[in-house]
Amino acid sequence: QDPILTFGEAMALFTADQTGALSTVPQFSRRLAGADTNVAIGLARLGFEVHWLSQVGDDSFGAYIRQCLEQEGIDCARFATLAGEHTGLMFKEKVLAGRDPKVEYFRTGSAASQMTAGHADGLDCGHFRHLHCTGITPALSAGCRGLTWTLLRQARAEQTSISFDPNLRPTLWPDTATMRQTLNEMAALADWVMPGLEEGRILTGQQTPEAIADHYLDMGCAAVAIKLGSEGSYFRGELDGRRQTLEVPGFKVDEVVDTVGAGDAFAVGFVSGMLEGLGPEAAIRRGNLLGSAAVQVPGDMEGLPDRNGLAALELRAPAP
Ligand code: KDG
Repeated sequence: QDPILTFGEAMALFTADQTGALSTVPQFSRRLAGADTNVAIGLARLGFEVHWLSQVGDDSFGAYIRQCLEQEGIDCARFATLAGEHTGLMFKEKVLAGRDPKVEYFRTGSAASQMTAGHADGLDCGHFRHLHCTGITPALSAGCRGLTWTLLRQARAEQTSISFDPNLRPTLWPDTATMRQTLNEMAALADWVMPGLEEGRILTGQQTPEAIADHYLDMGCAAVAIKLGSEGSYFRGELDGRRQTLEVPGFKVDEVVDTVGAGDAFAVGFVSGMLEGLGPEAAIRRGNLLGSAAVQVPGDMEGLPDRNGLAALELRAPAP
C-alpha cells in the first residue's frame, strides 16, 4: 500500500485513576496522546504504511513516545529528538459516564511546538498517497503553522490526497478569529474535511450540517464528514457528478468511558475506508464503528483495532 504521512505533536498523557478534580487525584496512568498520532496508530494497525513527522525533547517522555510509535510499526525516519528541550505533557480527568473530561496541558514551548517549515526540507510529498492533518498543529506556534502550510501546499501540488480534522483547541489559539480564518483556509486545501457539528458551526457560522458542508464544498473540498456524536455522522460530497447527502446512524454502546479520541477513531475509519475505495457510506459506517469502540476505553487509542479486531467489531455490529 502507498504510504500515508501524518505530523503534529505527540504527548505523554496521564489519565487520572480516580474520579474527581485533578488536584485531588493521587494516581495517574501514563499513556500516549495526540490527535495526529492516534490517527497514525489506527491506520498502522489496519496495515497502512504510516510515516510520522514530528519532534520530541531528549527526556524520558520523548523516549517513551518513540518506543510506542516504533512498536506500532510507524516509520519514524522524520521523527527528531531536540537536545535540551522537553516533550509536551497532558493530564486528563477520569469522569463518570456522559461528561467530557477536563484536560490540562503542559506543552507550551515543547520540542514539537518548536518545529518549523524547515522540518519538511527534503521531504517529497509526492511519495505519499495521502496526508492527514489536524488543526491542532497550526495552533502550537508560528513555526508549526508554517510547517502545516508547507506540507498542505506540497501535498496539494503533488496531488496527494489530504484529510483535515479541524480539532478545535481554542485555548491554544491567540483568538477565535485567527483560529477560524487559519483553519478555514487550511481546510480549503483538503479533499476531505471532518469537523464535529459544533466545530463546524464555530468555523463557518452556519448551523445545519448541510450549510456547514456546503461552506467547504463551495471552497473546493470534495467531501465533508460531520461527526454528530452518538447520533452518527453526516456526509455530503460529490457522488455520481452531483452533490449528495448521506446520514449514517451511530452504534449503541453499553458504557461511555471516555469520549476523547472518538473523533480520531472516526478519522481512522473514514480515511481508511475511502483509501480502500469502499465508498463514502461504508467509510462513514466504519468511522462510526471505530468511534464507538474508542469511547468504551479510557485511553485515546487503546480501542483502535487491527484487521482482525475490525472484522470482529463488524461482525458484532448490527447490519446497515
Ligand atoms: O483527539 C484526542 C486529543 O485531544 C488528545 O490525544 C490530545 O492532541 C491532543 C490535544 O491537543 O488535545
